[in-house]
Amino acid sequence: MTSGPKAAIAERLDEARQRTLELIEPLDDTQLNRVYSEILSPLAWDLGHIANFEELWLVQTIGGREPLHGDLGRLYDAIENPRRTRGELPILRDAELRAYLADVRERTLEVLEEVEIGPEVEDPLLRDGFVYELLLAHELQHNETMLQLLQMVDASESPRDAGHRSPGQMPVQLDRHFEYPPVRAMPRVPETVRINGGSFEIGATAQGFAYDNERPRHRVELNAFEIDRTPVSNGAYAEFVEDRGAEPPMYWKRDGEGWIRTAMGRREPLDLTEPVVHVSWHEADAFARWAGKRLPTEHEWEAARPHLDGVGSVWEWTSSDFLAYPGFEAYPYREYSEPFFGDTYKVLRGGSWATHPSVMRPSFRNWDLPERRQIFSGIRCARDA
Ligand code: AVJ
Ligand code: FE
Repeated sequence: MTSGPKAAIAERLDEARQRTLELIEPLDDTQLNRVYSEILSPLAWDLGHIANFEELWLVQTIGGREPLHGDLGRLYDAIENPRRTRGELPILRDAELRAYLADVRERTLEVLEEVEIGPEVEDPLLRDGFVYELLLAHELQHNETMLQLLQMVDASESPRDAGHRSPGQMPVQLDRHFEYPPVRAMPRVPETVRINGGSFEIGATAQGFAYDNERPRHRVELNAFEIDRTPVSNGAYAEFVEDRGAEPPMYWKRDGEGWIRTAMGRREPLDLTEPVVHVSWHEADAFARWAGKRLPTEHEWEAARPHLDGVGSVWEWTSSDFLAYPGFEAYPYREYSEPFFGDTYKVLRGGSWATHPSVMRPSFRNWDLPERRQIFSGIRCARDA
């Protein structure tokens, strides 16, 4: 297998795995097993879950093989096992965990040799390699979850990889990892763009890889609105904090009159021109009101996407609840999106410095609880025109 679509898939699988392993490379088993936060999994759980998801879809479902460790998969079911319980589960650890990742991957490549993945293939899982895209996106999204946890690990024990930059280090080798150029120095008062009212197509087309929650593509009517060209800066957010006596974002610490950033155990001056990150939905909403604006709806965000700068620096909170699009069909499994629909979760759009470019697309919908701040979440404001 040296060329063609299968070789390309194998190469991308390998790239994703290298990224996963680079993230944990400087850490020892104690750190992989440590519970740093109730609201985040220990890294060992993410690693086992990445391998188990791969085994379930690419080895068992596609390859028809038996699992390597019986019903181990139950421990890695994200719905059955809430984050705060994951540190105590009898999950794979240490050498056994590393062996599982490698053994599953070996079988995945074996199965890949056997299957047909062209556009004419009958099985929708294999048509155009859908299930492989799913797997790649899954591993890369979990890399971002791991990076959330790594913000809590002291820098001296943290990964050195370029893909592990914090926003404070963003301008290094951007083109290697980023499709959308992040904003380098943002104006304190952002420029705005006016979007005329009308009918807009929202969501992913039937072609190409997308998650079930991005489909079907459908039309929505929007009133005219204005939206900021750039995300809210640290400087603007600091003014809000001073003015309202609001909580500072996660990883900010007072330093005399100013602020320092403490992620990864560092103490460095906060760059006031960078996008604010690690704010909850409630904080984002409060900031927008303070500024005389509001959060955009996710439809507005998508309609304005061709005109926006700085997408890909921080996830952008929207005012929208995570709801099914009209005509939604769960695929390939019910639990990816459906259990989260309702008014519990808010939608975030765009992507962050920690998001792999292949995961960022205009229709991509991320979602999280409105109180969450450990995600790489920021703010872009809008208002009625
Ligand atoms: C889209 C980030 C909310 O982490 O719960 C990973 C992605 N789904 N494994 C999550 C996901 C299954 C999901 N988010
Ligand atoms: Fe997952």
